[in-house]
Amino acid sequence: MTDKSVSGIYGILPADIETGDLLDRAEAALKGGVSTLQFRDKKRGYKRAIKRAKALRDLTRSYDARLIINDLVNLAVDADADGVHLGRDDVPNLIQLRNEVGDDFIIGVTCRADAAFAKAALNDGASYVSFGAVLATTTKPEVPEMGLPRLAKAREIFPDANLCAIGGITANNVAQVKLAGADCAAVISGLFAADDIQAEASLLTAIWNQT
Ligand code: TZP
Ligand code: MG
Repeated sequence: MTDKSVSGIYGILPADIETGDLLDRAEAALKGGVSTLQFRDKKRGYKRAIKRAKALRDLTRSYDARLIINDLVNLAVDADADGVHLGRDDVPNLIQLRNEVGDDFIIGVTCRADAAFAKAALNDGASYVSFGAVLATTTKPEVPEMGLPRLAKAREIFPDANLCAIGGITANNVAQVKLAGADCAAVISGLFAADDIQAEASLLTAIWNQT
């Protein structure tokens, strides 16, 4: 893939699960059609993380899907991932980072509901910005719900930017998230808490594609 934008269903893999489980869940989501997976692993050392990231790299490649690494730029580069996602408090000097990683590397930035922050991130080299929690979520209860009207407002402010929505997204509301203007829906529990992850990924993807 050469296009740097993220689109469709973007699965964020649960942190702190064992490698076998991680790869099984990743493969189920990929079989169901997710376009992108994000890997989060900041707790148990680089050696373990790079092994896991490389396994996910091979897997995502075999499904022609993207792999994004949460926060750890070195890990993303070493694993030959497609890019990195930076949390609001984890953004280094973006201009410098963009210079270091080059134009083809995806840099996603969490903006919560902050349009000014998003504008600065996009100016400084972010490939996509994520807004959320667009809907109420128990996964990260400390993040306030911004609501879909504010997502639609963000789309108005940034007509051409690659916008990702996150927070509380499930098969029951993903169509509204797309209609509000998101290019991409990032999902944790609405996908990975399902009994049948592949079926849930297929459902989310089908709804997305039909909306
Ligand atoms: N940022 C805003 S809400 C959220 C993050 C990481 C959690 C999203 O999780 P879920 O389970 O998809 O609501
Ligand atoms: Mg982070």
